[in-house]
Amino acid sequence: MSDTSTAQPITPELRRWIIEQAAAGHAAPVVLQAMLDAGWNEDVAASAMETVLREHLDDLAVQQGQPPAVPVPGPRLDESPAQVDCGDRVVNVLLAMAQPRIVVFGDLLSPEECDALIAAARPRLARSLTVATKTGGEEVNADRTSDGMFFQRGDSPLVRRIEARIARLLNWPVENGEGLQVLHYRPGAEYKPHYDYFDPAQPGTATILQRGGQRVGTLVMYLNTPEKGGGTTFPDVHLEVAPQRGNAVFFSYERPHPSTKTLHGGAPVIAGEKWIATKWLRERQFK
Ligand code: PD2
Ligand code: ZN
Repeated sequence: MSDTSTAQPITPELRRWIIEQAAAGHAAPVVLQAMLDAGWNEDVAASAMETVLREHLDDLAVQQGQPPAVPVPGPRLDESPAQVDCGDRVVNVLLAMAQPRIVVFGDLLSPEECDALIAAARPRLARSLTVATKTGGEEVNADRTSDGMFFQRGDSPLVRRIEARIARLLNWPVENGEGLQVLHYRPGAEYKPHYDYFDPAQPGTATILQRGGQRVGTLVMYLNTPEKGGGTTFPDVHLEVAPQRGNAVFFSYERPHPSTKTLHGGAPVIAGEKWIATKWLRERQFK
């Protein structure tokens, strides 16, 4: 990602030293200061430290039997921007969490776009199905008491415009996205906590992965503001995102494993209704 790291190679000695410092419990700013004192440029040092520690953590995870980490989508937030220019719209950054990577966006969709998506989806709704990893097919799921539908990728000019915006926002090719899914929750409806990646241990997962690899990111866009309830919850980090029309929550997962802390759910709608559009992003082109 960062191009400053290419300027100065990370020697094996430096790598070992950074890992030793972290293992000894020295906080990142302390290690960074030591590198600055030794004459390192700040950007280069920070980038080297991040790279070494990320690779080290990945080595440890793989040694423990976890799948290796893969590149994931995401907005460029290294300079803490308040807004991201997506070409046809400027989107606000309302919250950014590093681990798990969760970003809440404001004003990703206009009120008119939200209404138009609901209007286009409404006549095509049916009880939501989830991908059945046992078989690779689809099934009604008692944990997901909403109605839903899928748009084809590029289904309409509106869908195409939104998909292009998401691709710019998350730096991920349009072709790697599944078709937009619209869900409608009535009072009492919910989506119990789950992971969006496909469980590698399930027999149907190999078939599912043939269409574009794993899911590596999710963008849930809120198409209306429920009267009460219906938040998107992340139980591992005790976070709840309040649904607000036009806003969205994004999260990514670099391996299909609970260590990503991306367990999430749709809390029951208490009053009113809830409409969302979800974009799931795959590793590769989704066919
Ligand atoms: O409706 C939600 O907030 C929600 C919660 C969990 C949506 C999804 N998952 C999803 O579409 O994957
Ligand atoms: Zn989900």
